[in-house]
Amino acid sequence: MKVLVTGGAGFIGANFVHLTLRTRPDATVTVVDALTYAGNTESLPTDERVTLVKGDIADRELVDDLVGDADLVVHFAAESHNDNSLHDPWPFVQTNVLGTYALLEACRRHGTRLHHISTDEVYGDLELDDPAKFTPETPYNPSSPYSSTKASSDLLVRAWVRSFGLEATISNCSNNYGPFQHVEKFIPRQITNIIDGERPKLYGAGLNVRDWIHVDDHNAAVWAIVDRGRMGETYLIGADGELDNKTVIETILTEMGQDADAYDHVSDRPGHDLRYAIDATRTREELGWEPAYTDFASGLRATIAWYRDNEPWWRARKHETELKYQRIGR
Ligand code: NAD
Ligand code: TDX
Repeated sequence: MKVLVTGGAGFIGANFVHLTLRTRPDATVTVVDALTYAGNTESLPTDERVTLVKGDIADRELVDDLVGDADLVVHFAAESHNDNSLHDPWPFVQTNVLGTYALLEACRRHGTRLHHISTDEVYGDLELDDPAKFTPETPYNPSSPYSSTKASSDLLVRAWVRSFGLEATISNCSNNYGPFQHVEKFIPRQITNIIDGERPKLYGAGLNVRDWIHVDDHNAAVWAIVDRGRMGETYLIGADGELDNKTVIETILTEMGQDADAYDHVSDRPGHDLRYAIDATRTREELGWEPAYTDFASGLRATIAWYRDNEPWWRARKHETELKYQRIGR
């Protein structure tokens, strides 16, 4: 099977390539990645079954060629950071909307199967005490330029399924953690701050809740959808990992041998979503998928160890990332 992975030099895509090599002896992988600030070739395994093409998914000619040569497209490429989208939304429209459009048209022309990777943020946010969680039937209500462009891309996929009979599935996953995540994101930022002797930074009061899942569990669910998912369907992926940010920061500090309160409060993110929570019943019951990482503390411990052991991987990006945060006061 020839798999085209868009955004495979990013966090989740690179972990997907590693998982595919480990578990799919029949698969070869072509990664197409623009190698933006978020892409890193060092995240990819060196293996004769993996080919990297540097390119933009909004480049219709390139995408047409690559899709024409693939049996399956798994579409991770995106601008993915909410804070960036609040300061410069254009790359989010360009990649998340126009890039997805280019892929959809290529898949339509070649009759190629597509799996589109999306996020729980398309559903907006929940009150802290809301007993409901997001389900595939929850109405879309995105808050940020990031989540609204991801919602747009999901709607394009749905329309291509209905109007053109495209063979596609969609997954909306909660917050991922694990190896190879850029140091701009919450968990790696705090781990690497502590390694550097800097204090972790908590936005606002830190009561915002995220539903954490290990990246390998996300990617195992993606393969389950590719193998057994119903065409045109949306599957939610989450591991019942709800925690508020304050608890996560305190757990990281404790795991790293620091006082649990040795962090700073910084200004809050404008429009900051309060809570995400996924009901993954359909994915579990229909596809028989179950997360392997059910204990967040042990998954986090392994992730802390990975950042300690792989400093050359993140070091080059740490300084510029913190400069960017300094400029926006966070
Ligand atoms: P990331 O920012 O780490 O990686 C994105 C990758 O896409 C990078 O390698 C980047 O170079 C590449 N890219 C960006 N623009 C491109 C373009 N125009 N053409 C080709 N490549 C381009 O992101 P991530 O966290 O790995 O997220 C991957 C996907 O998963 C995204 O679609 C995101 O919306 C979704 N998602 C992420 C999370 C999470 O917690 N990180 C949760 C749910 C869903
Ligand atoms: O330094 C920080 N301090 C802090 O308190 C950072 C970087 C973040 N935060 C807070 C903001 C959020 O409530 O932590 C939470 C997580 O922040 P991010 O890592 O920026 O993730 P989030 O905005 O929740 O979005 C993530 O999950 C859904 C991914 O970046 C998205 O791509 C995905 O769709």
